[in-house]
Amino acid sequence: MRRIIAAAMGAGMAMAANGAAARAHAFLNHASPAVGSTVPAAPPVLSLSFTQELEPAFSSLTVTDQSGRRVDVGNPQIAAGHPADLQVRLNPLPPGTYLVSWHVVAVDTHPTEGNFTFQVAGR
Ligand SMILES: [Cu+2]
Repeated sequence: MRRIIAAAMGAGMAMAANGAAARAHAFLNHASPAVGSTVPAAPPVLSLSFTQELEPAFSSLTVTDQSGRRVDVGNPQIAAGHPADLQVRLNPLPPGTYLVSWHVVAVDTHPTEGNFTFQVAGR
């Protein structure tokens, strides 16, 4: 029994030592268009910046309109020279509200996901 407790404490200490890595999960740092923002015109590219470098093969995002239709062109890419940034090109967006959904895997192998909306203003 004592040995089991010691092993559990060892695991706990290993996890505590891993705290720095756990904090380095890839959370969304900022986005363009910004989270919850209203932009006068849609940009040609949506860009997400995360708090940690991403595994490109397991990181993706979609942008959909209010009817749930995809408005990104697909195949999101890690930005050249910015391994924590994920970008996707957008089709021309009419005024409306758009949902960005992302799920990524950081280089520490931890998956995270989230979503937010932005608005393209009417003219
Ligand atoms: Cu992590």
